Amino acid sequence: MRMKAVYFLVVLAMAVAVALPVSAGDSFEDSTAPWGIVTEGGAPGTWQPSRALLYDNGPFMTHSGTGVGGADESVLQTTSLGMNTLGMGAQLSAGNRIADQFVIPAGDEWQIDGITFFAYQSFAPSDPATLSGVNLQIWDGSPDSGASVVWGDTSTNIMASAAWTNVYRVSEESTGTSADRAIQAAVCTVGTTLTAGTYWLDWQFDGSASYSGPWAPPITIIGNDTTGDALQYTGSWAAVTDSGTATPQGFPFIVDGTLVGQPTPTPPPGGDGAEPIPTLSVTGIALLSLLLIGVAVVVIRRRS
Ligand SMILES: [Ca+2]
Repeated sequence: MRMKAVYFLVVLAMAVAVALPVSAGDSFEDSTAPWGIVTEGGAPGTWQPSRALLYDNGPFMTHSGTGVGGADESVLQTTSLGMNTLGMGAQLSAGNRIADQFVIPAGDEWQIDGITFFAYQSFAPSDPATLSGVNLQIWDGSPDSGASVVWGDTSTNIMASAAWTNVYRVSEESTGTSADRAIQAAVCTVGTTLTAGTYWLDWQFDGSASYSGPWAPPITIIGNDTTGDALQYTGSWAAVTDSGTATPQGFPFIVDGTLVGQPTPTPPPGGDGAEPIPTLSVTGIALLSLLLIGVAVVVIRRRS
């Protein structure tokens, strides 16, 4: 009887040890980070992308509908490319930040209304979202090379809302089975007008203290182990590289607003962004008529 009790306690201790998340440090979360048991699915109120798009820095969703409950996935290419970084630390609690840039073309002026950033907290439910804040600085050059901040600061929370993107961050080994890392969109209010130039953003997330992170998933593209040229601040700035392939990575963000001095584009005929039915131009009709006449001539000559 006593042996049975001891055996039970040993098994219980082992189960607890396996279940407890192991800290991977604050600067990044790699594919050896713990994966849990799927307990949920479905798609509660999810983020809908804005249509006032000025700029999109790159995708993070790689597979549509392959995830738990039919969700989409952002698959880290662990086995096919040897990649290893699920997400980089961008958490307020650790003082970590992420920086990446966009270019406003010569002659253009952007009125930036908002910017959306993306992060997950490991083992957090997909709903409600656990992100609680974002602070942002916009620089007129790289934050690592003596540029100046032209908008924002490192203390004001500019996050207006957060919601699940319907995408889970997974590895190739956990695709279809893990709902541990629900990528959330943090929609932020900006409100500034910028002229042509290269601008760097550096940002940081706040979130629930009950879960690790927030972690920023890199831009993810099937077949590519290099996705950008972002920086991470962990006391000093350094290039973000995948810990498996040592290749540079970028980060997804979406800039919303309007092009100053340009008329607002009207949707094409056919309604809600639908593609219009193609029609023949006058030239097209003339060419088609000539072709038909040619065919008729050949047929008539053969018959006679
Ligand atoms: Ca970049």
